[in-house]
Amino acid sequence: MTSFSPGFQGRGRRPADRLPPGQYPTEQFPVLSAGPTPKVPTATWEFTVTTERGATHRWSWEQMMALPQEDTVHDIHCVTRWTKFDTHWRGVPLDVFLAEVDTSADFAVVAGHGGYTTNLPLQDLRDGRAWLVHSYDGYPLSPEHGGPARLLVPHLYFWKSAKWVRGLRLTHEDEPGFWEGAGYHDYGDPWREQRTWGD
Ligand SMILES: Nc1nc2c(c(=O)[nH]1)N[C@H]1C(S)=C(S)[C@@H](COP(=O)(O)O)O[C@H]1N2
Ligand SMILES: [Mo]
Repeated sequence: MTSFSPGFQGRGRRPADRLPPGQYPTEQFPVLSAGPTPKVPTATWEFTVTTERGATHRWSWEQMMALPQEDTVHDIHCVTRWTKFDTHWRGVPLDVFLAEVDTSADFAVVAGHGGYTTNLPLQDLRDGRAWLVHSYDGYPLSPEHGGPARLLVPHLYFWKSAKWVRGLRLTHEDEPGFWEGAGYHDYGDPWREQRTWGD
């Protein structure tokens, strides 16, 4: 399965309309990591989803790569104010994983290797709005950008897109992640400029 989803940016919108308030466009792809780049071999890689009742679903690298894949193009917005238009990714929509999970949780805490966490409403991972991506611009995702696999949630500030993603923990209560606990906005909508706690 291969499809191109324009996402919320919408094909045909003029670049000026695609730039959220307070952002500037960049051609670069900056690297922003809160710590060292972890080595994550695909041989031992797994992606887990743990429900509010403690049931854990697991996918190995091979199992993940055998799931329906999508090519998807998005504008990405970092809270440090850069926006990069039309980034090309390939990966598995989160809907595909979540279809196998019985849950009534409202929130997800996303964890990356190295200790990074970020929280968001579970709904924001559904309906074709989030992916586990392993390729960028036609090549395997580089370690600096979160390879072998990262989360991609392009409708929220890019700190929600956890690099070196290793799993989701589903919860009834909202639990702030790494940056959210340090004063970043809990939700992080770039169009409403939700940068920090008070926005
Ligand atoms: N595991 C992990 N994921 C992370 C981060 C991090 O420090 N560790 N930084 C976040 C932030 S603040 C941003 S802007 C993007 C940066 O992704 P990039 O380095 O590919 O540009 O990753 C997000 N995901
Ligand atoms: Mo960021």
